[in-house]
Amino acid sequence: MEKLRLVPLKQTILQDSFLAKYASLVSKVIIPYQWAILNDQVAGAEESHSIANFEIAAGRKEGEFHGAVFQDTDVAKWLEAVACSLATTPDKQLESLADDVIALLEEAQGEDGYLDTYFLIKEPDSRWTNLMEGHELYTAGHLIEAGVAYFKATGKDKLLHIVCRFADLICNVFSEKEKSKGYPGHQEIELALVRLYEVTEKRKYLDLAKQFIDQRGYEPNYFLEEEKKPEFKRIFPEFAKYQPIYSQSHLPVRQQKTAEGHAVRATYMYAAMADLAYEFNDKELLTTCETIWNNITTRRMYLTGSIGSSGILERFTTDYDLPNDRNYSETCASIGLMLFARRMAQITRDAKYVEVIEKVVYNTLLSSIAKDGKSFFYVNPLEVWPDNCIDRTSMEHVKPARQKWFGVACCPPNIARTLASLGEYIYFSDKKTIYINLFIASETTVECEGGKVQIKQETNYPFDGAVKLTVTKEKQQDVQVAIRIPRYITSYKQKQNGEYFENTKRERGYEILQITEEQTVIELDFDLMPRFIYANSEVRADNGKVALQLGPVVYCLEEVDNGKNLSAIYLDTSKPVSAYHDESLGEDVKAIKMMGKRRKKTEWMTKELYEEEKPIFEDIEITAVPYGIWGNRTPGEMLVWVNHTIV
Ligand code: FUB
Ligand code: ZN
Repeated sequence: MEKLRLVPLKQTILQDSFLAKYASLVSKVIIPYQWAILNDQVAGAEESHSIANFEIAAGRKEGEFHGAVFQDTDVAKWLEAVACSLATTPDKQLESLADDVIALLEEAQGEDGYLDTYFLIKEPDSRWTNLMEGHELYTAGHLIEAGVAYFKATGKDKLLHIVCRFADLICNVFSEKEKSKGYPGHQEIELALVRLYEVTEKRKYLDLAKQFIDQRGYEPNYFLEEEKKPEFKRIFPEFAKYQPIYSQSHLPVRQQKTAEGHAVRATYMYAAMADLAYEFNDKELLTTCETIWNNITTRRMYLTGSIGSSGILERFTTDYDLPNDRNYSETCASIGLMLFARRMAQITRDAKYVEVIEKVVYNTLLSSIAKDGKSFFYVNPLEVWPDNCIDRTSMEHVKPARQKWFGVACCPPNIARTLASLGEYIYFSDKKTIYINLFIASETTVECEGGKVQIKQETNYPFDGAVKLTVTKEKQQDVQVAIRIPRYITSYKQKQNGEYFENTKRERGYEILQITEEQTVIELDFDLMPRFIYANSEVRADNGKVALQLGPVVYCLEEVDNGKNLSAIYLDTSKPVSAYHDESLGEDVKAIKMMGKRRKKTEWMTKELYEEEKPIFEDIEITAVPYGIWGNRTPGEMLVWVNHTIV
C-alpha cells in the first residue's frame, strides 16, 4: 500500500494558544537567539564557535578548530530550522542571513565536495579513517537534511547543490572496495540520503542508504577492524574497549529484536530502516522495525516519551530499567523517536505511532525548552532534586535548570527544527483521505484527487476536549477524513453539521468519516478527565507510585507549589481531583489539585537518621502542573511519579 503523504509545511498554519506559541517562538526568538549563540555573542553561555569554524575553513579568518568533532551540526540544524520556519513564516531578512551562511558553507567546501570543518581544519589527512568516532557521515547527514529542507521551503538550490556534491563524494568513497564495507559510527546520513533521493530522484542516494543499513553488524565488525589500522587516531578516550552494541553494530539490523545502545543513534537508524522498508518493499525490515518499536514502547520508554535510561553512554539498558532521577532521556533521542514513529505511521496507517508522537511533543519536547525559548534541557529526568545534581556522581549529567547552551553541538537546534516542523505531524493524506493525527488548532490545505481540501481545526486541546473540524471540498470530490481517537479517551460524543451521530467505522485507531457535503462541520467532544497512571510492576522505580495525566499531558509536582522534599508526599487516589486554569502557567494551561498526605518531620529527625518510631502524616492539598512546562517559575525540586497511599 502507498504510504501516507506529509502535507507540505507551508500548507499548515498553527493557530492554537499553547503549542503554536512555541512554534511561533522559533522565528521570533529561537532562531535569532541561536544565531547569536553560533557566533558566540551570548554572555554566560557555553561557547559554540561553529560559525567561526566555517569561517576558518573558508579561509576568511585564521584560527584553530574548536568544539566537538561534529560541531558543524549545530549550524546544519539551525539552517534546517530556518528553512522550516521560512516555509510558514516568510522573512526576507532571515532568508538573506541564511543565504549568507550558505555562501560561507560553499566557500568552506573542498574542491572535491568535502565539507566537515573538523577534518578540513584539524585532520585533513584523516578523512574516513575513523568512522567509529569521526562523525563525518553523521555531520554530512545533518547538512543534507538542511539542504533538502531549504530547497523545499525556498525553491533555492544552492545548499542542495552543495550537499549533493558532498553526497556524490561520499557515494564514490563508499563504492571503493575497502570502504564499501563501512558505515556510520553515528547513524543519521541514512535517513538524510532517503530525503535527498526524494527531492533529486537520484537512485544512488537511496542505494547508499540501503548499503549502510545492510552492511551494519556483520562480522568482522567494521569498527573493531578499523581501530586496529595504523592510520586510526582515537578521538574519544571513553571509546576504548568499544562495544559494537553501542552503535547497534552488534548484529545485522534485521536480526535485532530489542532497542540497544546509544539512543539517538538507534532511533535515527530505525527511522531510516522504516524508510528503506517502504522504498524496497522489504517486509523483513518492516517487521524488524515493528519488533523494535514494541520493545521500546512496552518495555523501555518513559511515560513522557523519553528513552535511553542510562546516564553512562546515553544508552538503552534493559527491559523495565527506568530510573526517574538519573536517566539520560536525551531530547534528541525523543526527537529520533518522533522521526521513527512518523515514518511507521505513514507506512502502516496505525494511530498507535501517532500516540507516541503526541506523548513526546507535549512532554519531553516541551520540557526541553523554556517558555521564553532561550534555555534548554539536554537530558530529561522525571525527578529532580537540585542539591543532588553533583559533578562526578551518577547524577552529573542532570541539570536542575535549563541551560543557555551546550558547548557540545546537539539538542537545542534539534528542538528548533522539530518545533518548526510540527505542522508536518498534524495531518497526513492519501488520494482521498485526510488523516487528523493531532488536535492542534490550525488550518491546512491538502491536495487530494479531484482538487484541494481545506481543513480548519478549532480547539484548545489538550486542556479542553472540544475539537471542531470544518472540512471544505469540491462538490463532486470523493473525500473522507480519518480522525485519530486517542487510546486514552474512553468516551466522546460527536456531531456532524450540528446533529449528534455515532460512527463505528474504525481502522487502526482512526475513525473514518465520509464527507458528502461541500462543507462539513464535525464537532468532537472528548471526555478529558485527569487520570491516574500506574507502571508495570516490573518497573522497580515506580512501584508504590502513581502518575497523573490529562489527555497526553503528564503532570508533575514542583517545589514552588508543594514545598521541599516531594518524596515525602503521598497522593490519595480515592479523593476527588480537580483541573483548573492557572494564569501563572499560561492562558489555557490547567493545573490539577489533589488530596494527600505529607510525612511530618518529627523531633528525632533533627538528630538521627533512623528510628523505630512510626511515620506521622498530615493532610495536604497537592498541586500538579504539566511536566512540559516545569522549571519555568522558581527553580526547585520536580517529581512525576508520586507515592500513593495504599489502594
Ligand atoms: O554524538 C553526536 C551527538 O552528541 C549524540 O547524538 C548525542 O547523544 C550527543 O552525545
Ligand atoms: Zn541531543
